[in-house]
Amino acid sequence: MRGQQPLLAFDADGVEQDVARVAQKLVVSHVRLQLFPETALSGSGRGVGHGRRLGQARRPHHLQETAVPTLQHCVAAAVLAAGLGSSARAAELVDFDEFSERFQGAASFVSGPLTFSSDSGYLGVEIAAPANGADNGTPYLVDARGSFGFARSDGQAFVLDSFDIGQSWFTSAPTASVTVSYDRVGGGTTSETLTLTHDFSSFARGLAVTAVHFDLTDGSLGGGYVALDNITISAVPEPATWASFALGLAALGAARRRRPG
Ligand SMILES: [Ca+2]
Repeated sequence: MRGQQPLLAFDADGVEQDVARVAQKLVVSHVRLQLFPETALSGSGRGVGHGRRLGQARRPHHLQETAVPTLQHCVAAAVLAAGLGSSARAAELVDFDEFSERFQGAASFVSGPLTFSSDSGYLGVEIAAPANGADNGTPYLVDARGSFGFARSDGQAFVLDSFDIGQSWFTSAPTASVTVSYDRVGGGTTSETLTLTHDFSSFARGLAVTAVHFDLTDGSLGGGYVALDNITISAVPEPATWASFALGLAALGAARRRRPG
């Protein structure tokens, strides 16, 4: 950048960028764009270097060494900040594949960031896939009675991105129903009834939750097992990240309104 100080600078830990500081700099950018509209929003050469040459003659001294970024630059910076946040919140997969031996009769166990608990004592992990059961060739969670559920072991809220669920062995009916309840971030519970088959079905949800519960008392399971696998979770987006992203979108809208033609 030839020694120029960027108007919008995001630290490597941009996810924690102070929103007020971003907003202030976007306002500053807006003012400068009004002062030098032909340099910032000219039809070609919107790069930093071009803008500096075109507007140089009329600039106050204290601005001559500072490049004038376009609002598109601001948008890019805001999106970059959001992207940095996303990369710090990579999705986590809980697939139970770390278990090399089957077990059942547990009240609770831990896998990855999640703690699973059951009120029936039938909770466990199946390794092989007996006949007539959902099978993806890898270990998966099983439970057959009452209800079970999971939450993060550290107590943090999370986004439930997706999970695979089906009927495992010891079930003769072609389908069965389970009710899934999601304890939502901010309060309240959302429930739905899923129809299980003898294959795993994948459900994408994207819900911000504190815990998830599976009610197996419908009766349609007939004493059979529910099979659960490939739970994908991610962190709940931080308000600061979304705020900076929203500011970027607002800046993009302003740029489009100002662009001639
Ligand atoms: Ca698995």
